[in-house]
Amino acid sequence: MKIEAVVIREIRMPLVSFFETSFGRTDVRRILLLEVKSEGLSGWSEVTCGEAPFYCHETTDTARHILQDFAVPMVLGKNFDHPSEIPAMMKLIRGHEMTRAAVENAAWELQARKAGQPLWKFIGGSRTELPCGVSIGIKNSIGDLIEAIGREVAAGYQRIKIKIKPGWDVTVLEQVRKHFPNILLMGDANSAYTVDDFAHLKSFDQFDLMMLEQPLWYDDIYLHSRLQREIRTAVCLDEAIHHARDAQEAIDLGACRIINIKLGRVGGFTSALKVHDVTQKAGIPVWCGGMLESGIGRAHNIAMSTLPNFTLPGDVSASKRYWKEDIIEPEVTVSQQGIITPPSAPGLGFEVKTGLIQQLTVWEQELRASAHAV
Ligand code: OSB
Ligand code: MG
Repeated sequence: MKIEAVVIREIRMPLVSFFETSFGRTDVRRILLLEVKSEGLSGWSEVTCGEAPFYCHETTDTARHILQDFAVPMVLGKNFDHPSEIPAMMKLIRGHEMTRAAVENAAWELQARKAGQPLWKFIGGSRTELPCGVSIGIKNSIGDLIEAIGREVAAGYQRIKIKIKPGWDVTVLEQVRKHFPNILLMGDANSAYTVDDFAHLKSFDQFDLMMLEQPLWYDDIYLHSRLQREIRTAVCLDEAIHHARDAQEAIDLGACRIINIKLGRVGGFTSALKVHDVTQKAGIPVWCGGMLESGIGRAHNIAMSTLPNFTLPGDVSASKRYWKEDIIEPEVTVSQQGIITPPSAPGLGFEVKTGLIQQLTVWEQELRASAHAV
């Protein structure tokens, strides 16, 4: 297929309620959507980075810059037989995984549509019942958190992740365990602790957590291996894993017993498939992380979660937890048993609500291949 045109759009979507992590609070999402056009078809994707460089270096504005000035020009007018050829076209770009992922993932969606296959089957997925968990942010009070957990447990979600940070950890976990002694519970620190906190982190062992996600530096693997040797709780890496080599290094060093794969953070489907295969071979289970995605990114996450080694409940939950109205139809729903069923329609598997997207768009640009490009 030839990439004839790419539309970059920025949409603004207010979250139904604020989401707070150890690095800050988000109320309104600024999301970049990509529409890649070829042969009368469109492939859609989303850049999954945040608004500020606090989770990783990428932001909505750096993504727009890299897309406009580098990533899109590198693929415009180019032909591909398979979307796994797209990463090589952008190989000069260092970092900016989430930005590159959007370009590649739109091509996967496009080709799945052309093949008349749902994206999840097109990437080689096979799971038809996806276990769901939720990620619950830091709240104004422990009471608010207990109430939120109660709501999600009642809705059927299979595992609860809470965000933690120094000062919002032991006391909070104690209360949560008092109210919910038997739930599958985990904590995500988003790199809020240091080597000075090993004894403190070891004290979390008493809470029987399913895992502790990225407690140390966002770019660290080695010190997590030292920590994993000292605590009983399984360490799960998120921020530190960008490609299959990182995953292999983490596994060889014993830095984690579980890996969170985020499709954007690893740079797109081609890389995600490699990370998946490395973990599967090593017997390390994985789950799909979330980045407060709109329905388009959510649909891509659902597709990835159908790969065989995604055995643990992911952070991909119902649209209505985030948005008053999502930009896909139907919205993502989760059963009372905490299950998402992947769609059967071709490509994304959901209709893209282009009218609503237009209303939410604050900026857009279409880049077209010149007639002479190969
Ligand atoms: O660390 O998993 C994370 C949201 C933004 C940035 C980082 C993370 C998260 C979440 C939310 O935990 C997952 C979601 O509900 O989309
Ligand atoms: Mg995380």
